[in-house]
Amino acid sequence: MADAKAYDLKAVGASFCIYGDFLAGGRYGSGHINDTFAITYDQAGTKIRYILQRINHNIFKNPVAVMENIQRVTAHLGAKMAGKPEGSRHILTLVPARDGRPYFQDAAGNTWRCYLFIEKATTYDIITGVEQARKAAGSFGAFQGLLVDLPGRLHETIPNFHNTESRFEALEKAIAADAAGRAKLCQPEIEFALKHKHLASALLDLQRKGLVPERVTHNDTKLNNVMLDDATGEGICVIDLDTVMPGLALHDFGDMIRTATSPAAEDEQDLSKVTMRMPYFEALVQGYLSTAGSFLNQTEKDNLALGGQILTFECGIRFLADFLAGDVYFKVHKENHNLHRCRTQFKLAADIGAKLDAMNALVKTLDKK
Ligand code: ADP
Ligand code: GN1
Ligand code: MG
Repeated sequence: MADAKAYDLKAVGASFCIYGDFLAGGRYGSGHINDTFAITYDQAGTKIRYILQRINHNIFKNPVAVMENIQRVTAHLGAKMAGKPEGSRHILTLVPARDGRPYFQDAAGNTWRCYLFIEKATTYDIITGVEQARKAAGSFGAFQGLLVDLPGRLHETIPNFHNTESRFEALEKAIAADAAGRAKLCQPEIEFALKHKHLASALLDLQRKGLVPERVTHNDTKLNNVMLDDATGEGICVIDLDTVMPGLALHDFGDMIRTATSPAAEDEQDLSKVTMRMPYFEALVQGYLSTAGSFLNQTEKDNLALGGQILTFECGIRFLADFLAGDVYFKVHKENHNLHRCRTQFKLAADIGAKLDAMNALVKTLDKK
């Protein structure tokens, strides 16, 4: 496992402007990158939870830049939501550190941040119904829409994050290096990746031709990065803002297809369960066009399905490269975890590829409505 360390959560929590007495803290959520904890305080007789996160600085090399982005983004969203009911359930709210900064750096060099805990809402690792797809896509589209007029350009917190060609080059290097001696365990996956190398250029070609514009995008729109209200099922808050930076709308929509159309977990070992379900895709398109349809251009709309194929392939080659490197990037919890993850992604990417024409035809009919 990448990090099984125990931290003194009470001491870290004491570095933030939190009232009351520390009661308890423990790991929370199922993210692959940061260390996330829920910490609970007694505030004059009421139990209040916060989210405390240690930014993974092996991956985010400049955590201060990450926090500058998040502060700008949440302030921009906050200004637009001012006065609306339950505003603090719809936008992440940073709790400042005691020195007034939006983060705290401990003696060991870790960067921590603290958010208000959004209660009565849930994130889902596996989708449980088509309405969730519609609501999630609506939320991510609205998020992009609210950031269309964000002044200035955000820091690129991970350069070339969705540059699929660079991701492919990294895979080729990982195959050549075979640092963990695992290439023999994943020959069919390596062959699949090499055979589909052309996919790495598909979105970049659209961008190079000037057909799809750079936008402020989330870049990590997996289903479990949006909170859905427990009572109404509505998408209430987009979370995990570390990668909000310049990107393509198709990256965001593509990752929704990757994570919200298949009934299988990302690490499912029974690949027969992995499939792109058309009704879920339809709900994603409807939800997304309802909030993003007004600002997307025609090429973006025409390539929504392609985004899914490319982002799923990209994620697969990232898991494969990390498997080959010896699990240095994504947290792993079982043997060959990254290889299992890679297999689901390649199965799904192939399924999307086979259904691409039908998906494109569906988008055309939905776009006209
Ligand atoms: P990672 O980058 O590791 O994926 P996230 O920021 O997505 O970290 O957080 C991990 C999980 O913690 C989320 O999937 C969600 O369930 C939960 N979470 C994060 N922020 C909040 C919040 N403000 N309120 C409630 N739950 C949260
Ligand atoms: C990571 O942080 P998390 O778990 O939401 C990764 C995404 C991948 C995803 C695959 C910063 O997302 O890019 O698509 O895992 N985040 C980063 O599940 O690399
Ligand atoms: Mg997350």
